[in-house]
Amino acid sequence: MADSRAAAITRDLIGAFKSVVEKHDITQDEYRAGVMFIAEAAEKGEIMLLPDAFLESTVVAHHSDRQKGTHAQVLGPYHLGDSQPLENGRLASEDEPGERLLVRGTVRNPDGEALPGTSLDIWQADAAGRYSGFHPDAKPGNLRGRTTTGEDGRYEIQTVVPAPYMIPHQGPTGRLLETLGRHPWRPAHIHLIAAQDGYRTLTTQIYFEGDQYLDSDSVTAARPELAFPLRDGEDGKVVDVDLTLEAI
Ligand code: MBD
Ligand code: FE
Repeated sequence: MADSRAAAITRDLIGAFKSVVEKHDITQDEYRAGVMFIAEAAEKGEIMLLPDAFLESTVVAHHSDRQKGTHAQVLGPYHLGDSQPLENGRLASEDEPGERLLVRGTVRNPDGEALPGTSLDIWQADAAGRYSGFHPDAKPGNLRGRTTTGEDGRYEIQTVVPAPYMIPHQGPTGRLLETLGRHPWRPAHIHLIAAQDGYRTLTTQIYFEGDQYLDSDSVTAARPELAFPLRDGEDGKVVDVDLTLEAI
């Protein structure tokens, strides 16, 4: 069946490409080098990373800038669909290396009403910057899981402070960043998806105040309003992160 939206978007993408070819007199050899670059990204396991690093933040910001609620962020290439329920919000086991971190807050709607029973799917890199399921040395399923807000809309997640994340810099994505004069680092972050019936599902990330890469995120996603202060708690650090979901 003809999909007129897909057709219209594809025609415009081709049209945008035509204008770049004309502006830069792109040769057939250069075109072929570009195709080989994408093939190399696929071969080296970066076919999801490459578009998520350069393009996804544009799509996300286009919508989120016009919507109410907590600002959305890119999903990124490291989400897995099968996260397990956490026991008592424990995302990191006690022997997980790194500084203890308690992430806690309340999920509300824009009227300030708490949203009990909101599902939170959380994933992060470990203190060495590794995502389970993607890094060979990380335990399968490590630092991934889901929890649900209580009657008062509150949640608590016990984890470790993530490290800033370096996009693999030996591969094609890293080379392209270097060509553009950009470094491969992302500020330290925790990913989450908050879902509640009757509300737009929020995919976002938590960052930390004072992170040296907040202003130069290699994937141009991080926003200052999503940088929260890391404070000293009873056992390691604490960060308070309240979320707002917009009704649909
Ligand atoms: C990441 O950890 C990430 O979150 C994104 C968006 C892109 C690359 C690596
Ligand atoms: Fe990430």
